Amino acid sequence: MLTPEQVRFYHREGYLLVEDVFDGSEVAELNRVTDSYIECSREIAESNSLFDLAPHHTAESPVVRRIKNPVAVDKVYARTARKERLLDIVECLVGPGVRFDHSKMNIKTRGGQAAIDWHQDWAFYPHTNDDLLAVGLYLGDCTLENGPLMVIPGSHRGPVFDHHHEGLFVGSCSAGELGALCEDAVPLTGGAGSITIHHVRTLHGSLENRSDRDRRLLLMCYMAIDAWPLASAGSFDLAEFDSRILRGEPTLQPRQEALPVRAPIPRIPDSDSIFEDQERVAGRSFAT
Ligand SMILES: O=C(O)CCC(=O)C(=O)O
Repeated sequence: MLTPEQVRFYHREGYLLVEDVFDGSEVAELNRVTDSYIECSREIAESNSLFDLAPHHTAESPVVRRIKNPVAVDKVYARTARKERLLDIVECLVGPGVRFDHSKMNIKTRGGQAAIDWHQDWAFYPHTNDDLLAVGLYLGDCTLENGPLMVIPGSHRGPVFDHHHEGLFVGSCSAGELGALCEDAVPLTGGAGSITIHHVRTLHGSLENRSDRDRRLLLMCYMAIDAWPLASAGSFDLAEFDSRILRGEPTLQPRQEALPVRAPIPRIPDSDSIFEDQERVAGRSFAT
């Protein structure tokens, strides 16, 4: 559970770091599973529905940037996302009732690459209200050198920035548009087993890994049960949507709040990678 001060901090700043939520044996199990997926990636040469591979990935030297939706494919990740202590924390922040949304394992392999430019998750998936958040679990000690998640405090209460470039949704906003905001960025460093939490509208990103250790971050996204997606309302699978309720009862009455939104379309044809989308405008936010 969180203290009232932590809950107030989250609502004011749009993020939170909580140390020691998972213990050493839980983290070790998650690392073992992740190792086994990386082993499997040796057998493929191109990104697919499970793996987002870096351009220099080879069978001899695999470089997985992301395992896509790991909670949907593996019971160890799935158990992690359903831990009662995690749901207690999420429920303190989104209100009673929790729906799981999606997950990803972001891996920054040692020695560089895989920076993620500034963006707001809200730009990717606007909902009827913004009681959505992402929990990130560090599977190793995360220091300034290995590319911690960085957040801009209070940005969840500001505008939704333009994530388009030349008419297409590229999933990052330009440093020019963010201006002096970037100077306030806070790196969320923490030990293995710590979690980061960021509000769906919080501006965030992360630098390249300049260390000799991989950085693994398991991101699990949750929302209030009465938050309904705006962008996919046309092709809605209610049974699937409700199968992801972890606490509370289904509702057919989305809670609609007056919030700034932008539609995350048109998408880049045939693209399914934030890394590739952002590379189109490489160095946009983290240009040196
Ligand atoms: O892995 C990170 O450091 C940032 C992750 C992120 O923001 C994302 O995948 O949308």
